[in-house]
Amino acid sequence: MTSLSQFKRGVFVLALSTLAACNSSTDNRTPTATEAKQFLADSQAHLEELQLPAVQAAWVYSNFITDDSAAISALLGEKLSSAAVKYAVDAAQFNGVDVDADTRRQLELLKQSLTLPAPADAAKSAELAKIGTELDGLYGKGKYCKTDGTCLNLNDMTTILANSRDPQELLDIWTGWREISPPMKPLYTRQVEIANEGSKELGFDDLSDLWRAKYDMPGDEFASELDRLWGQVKPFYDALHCHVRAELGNYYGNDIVPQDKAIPAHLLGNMWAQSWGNIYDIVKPKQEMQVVDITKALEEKGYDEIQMVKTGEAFFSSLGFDPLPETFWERSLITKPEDREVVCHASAWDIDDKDDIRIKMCTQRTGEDFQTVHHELGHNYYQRAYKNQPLLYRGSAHDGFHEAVGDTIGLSITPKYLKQIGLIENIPDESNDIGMLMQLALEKIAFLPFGLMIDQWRWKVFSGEVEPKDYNKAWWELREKYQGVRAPVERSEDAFDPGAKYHIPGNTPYTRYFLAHILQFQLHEALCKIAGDQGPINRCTIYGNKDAGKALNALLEMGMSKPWPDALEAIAGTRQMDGGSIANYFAPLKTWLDEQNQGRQCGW
Ligand code: X8Z
Ligand code: ZN
Repeated sequence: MTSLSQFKRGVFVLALSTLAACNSSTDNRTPTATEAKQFLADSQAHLEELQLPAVQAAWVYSNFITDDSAAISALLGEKLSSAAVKYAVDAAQFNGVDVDADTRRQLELLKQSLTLPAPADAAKSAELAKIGTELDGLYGKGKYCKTDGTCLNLNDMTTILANSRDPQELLDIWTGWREISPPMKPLYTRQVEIANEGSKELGFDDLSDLWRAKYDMPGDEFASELDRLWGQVKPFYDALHCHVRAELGNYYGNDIVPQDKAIPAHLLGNMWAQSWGNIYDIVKPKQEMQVVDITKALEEKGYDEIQMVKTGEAFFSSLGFDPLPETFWERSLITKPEDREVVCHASAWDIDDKDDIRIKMCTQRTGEDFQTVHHELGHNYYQRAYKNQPLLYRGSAHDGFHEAVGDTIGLSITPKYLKQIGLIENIPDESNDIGMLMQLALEKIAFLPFGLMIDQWRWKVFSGEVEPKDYNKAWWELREKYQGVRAPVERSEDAFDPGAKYHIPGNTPYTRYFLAHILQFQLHEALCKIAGDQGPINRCTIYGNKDAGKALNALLEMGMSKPWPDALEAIAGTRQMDGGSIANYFAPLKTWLDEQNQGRQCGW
């Protein structure tokens, strides 16, 4: 959150200044390479100036949702975005100029830096800014109030979906949460309309064209790249799906889980059926398997939320990273406050591009949130590592890398490591590996099609292929197509189920998480190799290994200064993202799943 490329508020553009800046600096002659450099220096200095107050206001808003903090955040976000749009337009004047590779890269990055560009029309850009904060607020304040008057927040409902095995209760919570989103639909529809206009003014076909432009390759090529990666991992997902559906059928009955249809979305242990680790007990192998229950271990050892974060910090320290600054501990939000509305969805912030890094999380004492803590810290260590790059390079190689770093560390949270830090006493031997792999596959493999489908939906919405009247229908078609998951009940006419997932009202691109789920296994494999680990990859931890830490830091420090294939090559020796590492990691589980699935009817 909060590097320029991730800043997402609305935009306010003075049309005249845009045009004037474009014309006056060139005087109708071709500008020079020196002028291009000066333009980059000036624009980055100005954007840096505007960024600090905008980020501070966004932080205050997310930590104290009120009408006033919303207005201030929208105003300052708009100032930053409008300047960014102006510079993005102005950058085009250097299109034909012969400049060095670095200057060219920065000019290109400037053109693509926004996630939600407003058009030049001042009224529309102000409207866009307001819509952005309103949508954030609707999600952040979202609650489900039952008929008996009790109200549940998302944390409460997350716990119920993880632990309840009563299909009626699960259904109630599942549908209840989705009551927050119908009011979002007109706002969202308008947001798409305005941002599409803004994208066109920047020279893109629509907002999806802009989003796909950020991967150092033509947008269409990137879309094919996603198909290729999905094709690599899909057989695995299909095998997992088949097994999980069969076991859910055994547990709830085949009337609730028909064996030839997509799985009802309320039974998978997660509000969005995006990761399924919480139903391990239902789908686990029949033979007794010892697997580590981190939730239980945290409870037994009396870890509180702060200690969970300190443990994450200690992992990074063991790799050679400097400790987090004092201000991290003073300023982060680590537990849910009772006295005010906050945006609970976990995020990591870089306030000043210097040392003021923070997380914001309504942490629960679970294994799931223990992983999320590492995920968020990964963002913070990345941000700190690239802080000395020029503003336009302060970001990750591509956005999937930002999401992958903390998760890569998470893959090193093995039983061996947990024993080393005293969180557990015994390391389960290798006869338990199928259980461990199953537990992880329910998190990571189950996530893949979800990570992919969200933006498949959004790209269709942005391009106009899906119209507002079909938003919800198209959403469920894609849920079914990719995930083999379906709505447990008929959805009403006014339902807007995409809005019940944070990243839709939050306008955060989602393909990054799909890429991160591929990349984290590649990075884990590469770092384990650097660490000289000879054992099975699922038992490797890089904890305490300074060589691995050094290699990781080298990647982080690069920021966005090179095309992502260069960054990947530097650490993993390959220029391609590759689902092969996932296949390696889970190979024994695949064999096991294929045996279980013999004679079962798979697919939907
Ligand atoms: O949103 C997140 C992080 C913050 S960047 C907590 N994640 C996605 C989600 O929750 O949907 C991490 C995994 C996927
Ligand atoms: Zn993240």
